[in-house]
Amino acid sequence: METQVGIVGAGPAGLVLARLLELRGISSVVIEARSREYVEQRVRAGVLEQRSVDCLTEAGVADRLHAEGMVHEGIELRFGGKGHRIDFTSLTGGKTITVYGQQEVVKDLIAARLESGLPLLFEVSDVSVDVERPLVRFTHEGSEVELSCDVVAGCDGFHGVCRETIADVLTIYERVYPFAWLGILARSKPSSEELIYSNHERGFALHSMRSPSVTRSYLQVKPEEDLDEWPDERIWEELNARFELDEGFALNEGEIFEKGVTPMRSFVAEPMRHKRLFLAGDAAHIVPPTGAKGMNVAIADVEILAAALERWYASGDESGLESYSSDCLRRVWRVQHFSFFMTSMLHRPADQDPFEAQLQHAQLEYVCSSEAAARSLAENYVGLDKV
Ligand code: FAS
Ligand code: PHB
Repeated sequence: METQVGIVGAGPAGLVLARLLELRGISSVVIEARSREYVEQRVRAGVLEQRSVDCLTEAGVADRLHAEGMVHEGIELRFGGKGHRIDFTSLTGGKTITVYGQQEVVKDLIAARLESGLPLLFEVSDVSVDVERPLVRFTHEGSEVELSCDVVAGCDGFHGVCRETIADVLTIYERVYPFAWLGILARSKPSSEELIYSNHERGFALHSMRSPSVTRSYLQVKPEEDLDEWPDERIWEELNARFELDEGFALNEGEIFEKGVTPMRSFVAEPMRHKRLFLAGDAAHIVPPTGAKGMNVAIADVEILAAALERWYASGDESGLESYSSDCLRRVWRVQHFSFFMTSMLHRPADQDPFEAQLQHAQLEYVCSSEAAARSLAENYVGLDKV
């Protein structure tokens, strides 16, 4: 097979890139290891920055997002039995976030890709990348395929093959956290208008949602936590304990139809480009989900890559491709810092000493009493236009 851009991975990064290239008249082939059903039901992110919504809208794949997405103008930070609202719109000149499941974004992008009749190959295997030629080799429906292209976009996530292909030229920055998130999806009415981030002596908790009848909540647990020790009643009991308010508060409960444990790590691989391979999204960097940034920075990466490829194909100008890695890493390190800040401010490590606990409390008090500190959190959460 032959194309201009070979895209490995049909997550948000790969599919948004394919769409942006399509709109710029640049051909691509997207290959994905899993089935369509699997990638469309995989539960992940839930929060879109304003700039991600704008990108998907300009790409013509946001009709359902605008129809079903829940626009939020703030979040609540809860600690010491009290709730404190961070008002995004007043602190950022009107910016908001949209709560819309990542799998819905992926469904919309896949539908648009197939409607355009452009190549999207599911259930490929034995994927390997030659970054010199460049070439992508893989097996699809029993036949070995050699895909020659001008560049390869490695959008195959943290456990993909693309980053491994250039491991010997990479510098890795990593922090693994001594806790994880137990996440659930439940058929229950949201118990608040906006997301609640709670720092409680029993640990962190997050109340989020997917629709007026489906909620998504998370509990801080041990990295090696065993799900079998968490029957539904215990999960609701623990969530209610960590969201307690002096004036009383109880979550709307319902049938839990999905639960899983997510490890927490910060990870950056530099550079994000080597020869004709360009890494984007989780293939190059991971943030702990406390800042709700993973999917958003993946979209930001491919916006930069699409613009750089457009300039290259239009005028032979390689400057955007040459600065791709440093252009992306400016935002990557900004969201790394914000995600680390949110994670440190809101979680209770098992070995936290009293001095650290007091510092954490002072940070929470400051963010909720200083307009300057609240504005800093707000502008990072809704997404910075420029970094
Ligand atoms: P993805 O991992 O989504 O996609 C990579 C694709 O490549 C996958 O479909 C995979 O099957 C495929 N692939 C892998 N190896 C391959 C191979 N060898 N050949 C072909 N295909 C291959 N982010 C937020 O912004 N907000 C949140 O609220 C949020 N919450 C999260 C909650 C959880 C529980 C988790 C795990 C993550 C969360 N994230 C959140 C982060 C998450 O959204 C990721 O950042 C996002 O999926 C990154 O998108 P991609 O880079 O496209 O990687
Ligand atoms: C989610 O809705 O899944 C979600 C929201 C905010 C986060 C992480 C996850 O910080």
